[in-house]
Amino acid sequence: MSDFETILLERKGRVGWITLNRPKALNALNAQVLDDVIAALDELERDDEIGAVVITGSDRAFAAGADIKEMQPKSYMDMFLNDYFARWDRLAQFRKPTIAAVAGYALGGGCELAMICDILIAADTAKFGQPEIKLGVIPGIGGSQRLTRAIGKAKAMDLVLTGRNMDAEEAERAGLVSRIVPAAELLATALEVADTIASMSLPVTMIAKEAVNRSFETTLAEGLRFERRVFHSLFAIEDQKEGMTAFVEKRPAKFTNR
Ligand code: CO8
Repeated sequence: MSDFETILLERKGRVGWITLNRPKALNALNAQVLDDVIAALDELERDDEIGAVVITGSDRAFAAGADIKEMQPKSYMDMFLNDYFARWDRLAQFRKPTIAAVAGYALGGGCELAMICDILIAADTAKFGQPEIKLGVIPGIGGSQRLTRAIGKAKAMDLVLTGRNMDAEEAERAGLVSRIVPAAELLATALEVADTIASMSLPVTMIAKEAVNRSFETTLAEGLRFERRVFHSLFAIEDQKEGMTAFVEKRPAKFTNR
């Protein structure tokens, strides 16, 4: 386990495991959390043994947002010149698959952090919201954009303009959440999903993630062309040979990430 001030970083086999750990502030995201998460991601990206990453919080809160006490005294120039929180983009650029395992509050920046992850697994206790409007601001780490793409304009407007929370059931119905599990099973389920992903070929899961994410950035025609070209390119890697040969020989595939 590495030594960080505001997170715990573990390796569970092939899964990198980041636990946000500022319990007294309900895991509010301050500059130190950002530094720590980025350092952990850099470490996990370099580690060839790691095939997927889980980000989680506590039973009570995944993260209750950006740290309001840190932001409260800042001026426009502080925010602008430091491009406050722009470095959270590092998570979106992380190339291996990521899973957010959310129990309790995922509000504001916490909801945004969960939405940057590729798969969002919620405990039945999870509460999602973008309450920034009540603070006299708007979402700032992608909430107005990613939430709208995930759940559509009607619900995104409802949440962003009223600041109300939605529970796990509503979030799943709306398409924000991949699956809901009883709170006691959240971490085991997240590990199982991450482990399944990590058992696949790493270059292929990375490319699959990139292909799905491309759908948010481009037209359907360009996205389909991108998909077809990268599909073709997979025939240059050993894991495609192994995966298809294993099927034909009726045995489990043994991927080597080559
Ligand atoms: N920031 C700082 N401290 C927080 C935060 C937060 N976001 N959330 C909770 N805390 C602290 C509380 O101040 C309290 O500390 P203390 O004990 O020292 O008073 C402690 O955590 C426990 O919180 P509560 O006593 O309030 O616990 P409750 O169970 O009564 O309530 C809630 C839980 C409902 C989650 C409540 O704490 C709350 O409403 N929190 C704020 C939620 C919020 O508004 N989040 C959005 C923040 S703004 C944001 O995320 C913008 C992101 C974009 C920034 C990027 C800019 C470019």
